[in-house]
Amino acid sequence: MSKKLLDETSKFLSYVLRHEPQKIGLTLDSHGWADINALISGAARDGRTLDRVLIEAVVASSDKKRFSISTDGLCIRAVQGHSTETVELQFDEKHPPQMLYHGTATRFLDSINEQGLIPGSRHHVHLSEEIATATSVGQRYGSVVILEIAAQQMQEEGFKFYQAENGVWLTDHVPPHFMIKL
Ligand code: HQG
Repeated sequence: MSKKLLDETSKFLSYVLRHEPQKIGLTLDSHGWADINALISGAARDGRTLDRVLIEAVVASSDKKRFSISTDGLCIRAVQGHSTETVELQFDEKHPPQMLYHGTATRFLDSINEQGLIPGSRHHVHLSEEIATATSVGQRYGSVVILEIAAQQMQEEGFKFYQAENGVWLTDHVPPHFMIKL
């Protein structure tokens, strides 16, 4: 199976499982689960050939473990990153490490210094434990800058933190005074 096919399919799955399930007539439940057979037939109507083997290969090879398959094998979901309003993933609150990192583009800094980090179209602000991960996230948008977030201090002051199955840390908003530019 080619890397190109796996990458293209991963992007397609991210699109329908996080953002626009209705584009292929798919319904997600409130926890983000989609029936795999409905996903395959919805994709077919969109002219895209998907089958279980390909879906399982994408899930297994995803560098960021973006997707999970239910224990009964019938459903699939994205583990984080949603923008669709129909999904409200339940994350357990968790104690964050002392510091977390967010990679972003230098051109966003003025606005971030004013408003703090906001979720944008997603449901949460995404933070990483590793500077290397934050760097690759930020590079997607241009010249990268890393922000160090005083996560433990935030939690002590009442902000909530969650961790998705794939290790990504989530919170609702990071006010500017909890972050420094590295
Ligand atoms: C920026 C990837 C202006 C923020 C990654 C970011 C991640 C502001 C962009 C996941 C701002 C949003 C999420 C403000 C934040 N003013 N810009 N006040 N506050 N921003 O893609 O964190 O490959 O929605 O810095 O691994 O970059 O999709 O969020 O640059 O975990 O699986 O607004 O996406 O995962 O961009 O990335 P995004 P993100 P996947």
